[in-house]
Amino acid sequence: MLQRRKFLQMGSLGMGGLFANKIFASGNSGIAKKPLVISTWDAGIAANKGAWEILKTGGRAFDAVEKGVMVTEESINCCVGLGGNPDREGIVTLDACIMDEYGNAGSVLALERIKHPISVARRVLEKTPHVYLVGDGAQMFALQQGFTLEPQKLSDEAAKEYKKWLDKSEYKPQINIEQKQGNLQDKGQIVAAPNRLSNGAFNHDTIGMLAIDANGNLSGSCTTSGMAFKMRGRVGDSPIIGAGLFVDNEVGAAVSTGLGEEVIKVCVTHLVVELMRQGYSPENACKEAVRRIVKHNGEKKSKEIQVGFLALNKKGEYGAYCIQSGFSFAVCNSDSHNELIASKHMI
Ligand code: SD4
Repeated sequence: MLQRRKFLQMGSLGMGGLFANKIFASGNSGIAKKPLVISTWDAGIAANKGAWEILKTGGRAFDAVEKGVMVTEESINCCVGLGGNPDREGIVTLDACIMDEYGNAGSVLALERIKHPISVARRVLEKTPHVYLVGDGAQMFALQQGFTLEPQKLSDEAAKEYKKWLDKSEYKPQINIEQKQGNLQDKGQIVAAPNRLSNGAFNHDTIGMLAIDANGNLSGSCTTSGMAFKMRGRVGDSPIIGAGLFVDNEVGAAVSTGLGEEVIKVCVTHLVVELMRQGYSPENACKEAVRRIVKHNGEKKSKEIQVGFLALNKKGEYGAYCIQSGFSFAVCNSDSHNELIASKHMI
């Protein structure tokens, strides 16, 4: 608590930028003045900055959640977007979705060779009568909309990882490499950028973002390269409305990360929003959703999987919960206040 208080004081003195690589261990639910943006994992710090540029001038949350995650899709330091790990055939396929304050949704699944799937998802929402476009059809639509076809090429890091993976060709999602640092967080210690790999890249292939703007309107986005070395054609939770993302402007919004198959089976983000409608706080709504996944899998199996959820309600209160330690999220509500917070966890 002391650490957090110290940080907040320093943040108000305009030193928030100094803390971009630090994580704070105290509580993970809060309320802040609107506007506000929250997003998953360490890469959320940079993404929030992109979103904040829109929110701070009174812009729309919908624009903010697109611009914010575009920062991550573009970053070479991150596994989100075309720099991400490929499927088993060595091809990167991208999933993304976006929802606005009117309850409209757009989504692309298994999209190849397009740098900003989130912007294609936005075009699906705005320019088509549909919600989901898949594979070749999604790519054809993107090209018709003026997006450019990028080369079919893995990033250096992804090519290395894929080569390593081919040795055994086993599908074992690495969900919990932050465990050690997570234990430090539990003891209230500050650790630097726990989700970074030794080469400086981020471990995670997904970013989810929720925002509330100065008018009190909510929107959300989610974009991913999906689980590394997935079967060709596999789609996770991230682009699925009600699983990876759900926004109801009357109540709140939720976004998820982690093992998508488990998230899809309980329609997590729809569940979280409905729980908030019944009066649950954002954190407790996320906790209940985690509890259902743990109950479904049993405690033993749950130790081998990770899911993490973020929620934001109409009042600007936010919260998070995950199965095991290691999930972090970034919260930004001013130029100088963009902090990384360790989520509470069940196991
Ligand atoms: C998926 N939920 O494709 C994504 C993976 C993820 O950090 O969130 N990774 O299942």
